Amino acid sequence: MKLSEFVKTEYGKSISECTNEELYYALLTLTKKMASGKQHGNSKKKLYYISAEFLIGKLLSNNLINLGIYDEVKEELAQNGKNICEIEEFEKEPSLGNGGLGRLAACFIDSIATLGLNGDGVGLNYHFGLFRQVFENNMQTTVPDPWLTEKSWLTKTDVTYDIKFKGMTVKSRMYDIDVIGYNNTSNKLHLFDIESVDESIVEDGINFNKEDIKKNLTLFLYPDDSDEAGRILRIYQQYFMVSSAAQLILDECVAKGCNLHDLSDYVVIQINDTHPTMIIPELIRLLVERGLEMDEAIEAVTKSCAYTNHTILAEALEKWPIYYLKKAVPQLMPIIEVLDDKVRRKYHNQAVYIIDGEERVHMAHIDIHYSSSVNGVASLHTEILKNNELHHFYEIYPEKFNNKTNGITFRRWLLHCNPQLTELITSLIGDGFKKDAMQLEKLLDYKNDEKVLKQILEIKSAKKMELKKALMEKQNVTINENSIFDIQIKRLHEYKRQQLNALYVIHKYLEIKAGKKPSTPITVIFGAKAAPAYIIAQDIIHLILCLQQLINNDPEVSPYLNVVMVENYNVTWAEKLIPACDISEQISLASKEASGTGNMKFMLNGALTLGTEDGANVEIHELVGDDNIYIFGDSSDTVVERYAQGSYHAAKYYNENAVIKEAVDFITGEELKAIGDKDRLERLFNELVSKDWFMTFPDFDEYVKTREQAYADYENREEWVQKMLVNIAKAGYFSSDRTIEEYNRDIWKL
Ligand code: CR6
Repeated sequence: MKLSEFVKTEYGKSISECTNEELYYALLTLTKKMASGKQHGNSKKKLYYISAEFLIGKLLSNNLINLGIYDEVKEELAQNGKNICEIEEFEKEPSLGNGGLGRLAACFIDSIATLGLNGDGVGLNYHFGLFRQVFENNMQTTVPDPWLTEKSWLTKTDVTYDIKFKGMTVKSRMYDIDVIGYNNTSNKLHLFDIESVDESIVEDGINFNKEDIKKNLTLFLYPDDSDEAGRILRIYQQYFMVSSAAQLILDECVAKGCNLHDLSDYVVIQINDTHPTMIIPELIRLLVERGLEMDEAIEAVTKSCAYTNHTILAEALEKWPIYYLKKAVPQLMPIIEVLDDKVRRKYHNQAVYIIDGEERVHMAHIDIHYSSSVNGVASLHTEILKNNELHHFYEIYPEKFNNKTNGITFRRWLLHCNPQLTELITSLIGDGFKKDAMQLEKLLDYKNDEKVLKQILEIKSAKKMELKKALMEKQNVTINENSIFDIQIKRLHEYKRQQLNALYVIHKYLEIKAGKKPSTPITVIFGAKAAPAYIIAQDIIHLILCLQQLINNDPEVSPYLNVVMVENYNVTWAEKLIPACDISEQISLASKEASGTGNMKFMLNGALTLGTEDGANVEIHELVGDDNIYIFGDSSDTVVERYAQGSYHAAKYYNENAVIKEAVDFITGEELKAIGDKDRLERLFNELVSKDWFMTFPDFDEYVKTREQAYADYENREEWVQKMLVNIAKAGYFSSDRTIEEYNRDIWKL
């Protein structure tokens, strides 16, 4: 049905008479109708991708693209004087995730549907997603971010389950979002919610009674867990999610004729990080309740589950005190004890026990013992898991370990966010790459085609102009579209080392002050949210915002160097920033970034990576070769070794390296103290000089040198654009379609 006909019946008027809001809701309804007419992935065996996060971003354009009607709708709107981008402004972004892990889940469900596989996502319907970030006095403040509107992508279903907690039973209800594959089937994202949730209990935008579970259960994504009540609330959330999922799974497979003994012929469950781990004991519990012997139930569940690890940071691997579990979900403890007991009897190695000496349950250990697959998310990451972090487990189960290098959906990260580049590529190599991303390699034939290279540069300029306009409109900041756009966007974490980037900015500022001016001006752009309880991360944001104020207002420096921190960085911002980027900062401490996925999005849009040999950067490097990437810093082996020896002393570098000292001293110098918060700046200074846990100093000199090299190379526009082209051409490997094909081939076998 055409939009014009639809609005005629719906509102009794023509497109040009409708408001943008009316058009948004008309398109939403129309799209949902079209999705419901599509076939669902269909096979005996079904995948359930369970994740506490699905960072889906706005859905309208993406859904129109995947339905194959985007251009048509855009055209029809344009003919009636309407702009699709303005209509999209009415959509609220659902921020149901923190960062990479949640966005990965969103890319994966897109690819699962695009490949026509039978697989749904299962998660929670948080009423407030990740907080909205607002800058005040050069500091991050947080505001709740409601996204639910009366009419939305969610469809209320009549599927409900009883969820039993200690002393109370609550009802979960399933809401569905259509996951429309690109020219293919349409699957579901099932988000469970509790009806009694009460948004009005939130005070001052953030505080609420953490013990009133019936009212708060699905209020927030990651409620503040700096106190015990917050941590126990997480257990309630996790169990609510997995118990709903487990009941859904059993119902669906029984309906298909499964007798539960043959569960693994019908079901495969991908456990995304440790948050859904309790699905293992919960399923075992339910199977025993329905008549299976304990051992058989354990075996059936082990065969059906697969676990993805996303980090080697020990503090990020969940360990729940038994006492918490007993408080919220006592029914799981006897099962967890059986699981632990089996491990203890078989393997006499404390390192692999589920329950440790401090009465804590190691969630990842449950996953590894009682799943049939354990995967890391990039080659280097998987190797580190096997050889270091999870070595004891690897010795027991070498056959379980496998690598699945992350990927991104090109529908959102190319077709949607960069239609100009998509059109150029299509005009050159046809549109086969939209379903078979490896075909992008055909672009290499154009490496010496001046006309094509010129077009690539023109598109980059156009995207820079678009970003300039957006920053002007949304944040009232002016940037120079003829400058180099050097961008670092990701969650704020010390291991990602935004502080290293900031130290470079200080260094550059001082150089310019001393008269050494860059040939082409530089705009350094940051986007990052810091967890509210993560103090040093907030301090780093403070430093960046102070630098922004100082540098942009200094008439001697601002013609050559600008700093911009985007407020409330989210998927919608990423879609504007990534296509406009020249240099993609991927500068985590080697061994710490499991994969990274922003790095892939930048590459696909023709940015060059400035990065360490970490996560998927290693694979990007291998693909594009030394000439088309800027690599610096200590290797993962060196870093691992240095930690093991305890041989790193930040103060030594600070005292012996004058360039480092000058930059670090600037943090607490007069200029910044005049505009910043003395305590925050001093705390950050001390942290760096006395600890620098993520080793920014050892990499500093090489980082500066390599970054300067990239800027110098940028001057040669002909050679630079060739590097851009190689990056775009080699990005095909990072399509999430490839990743999902591998999951299916090796693990799911749908
Ligand atoms: N923070 C990794 O750190 C990876 C994503 C998705 C992360 C990141 O390198 O790309 O997962 N890990 O695999 C966790 O969230 C635990 C992330 O997003």
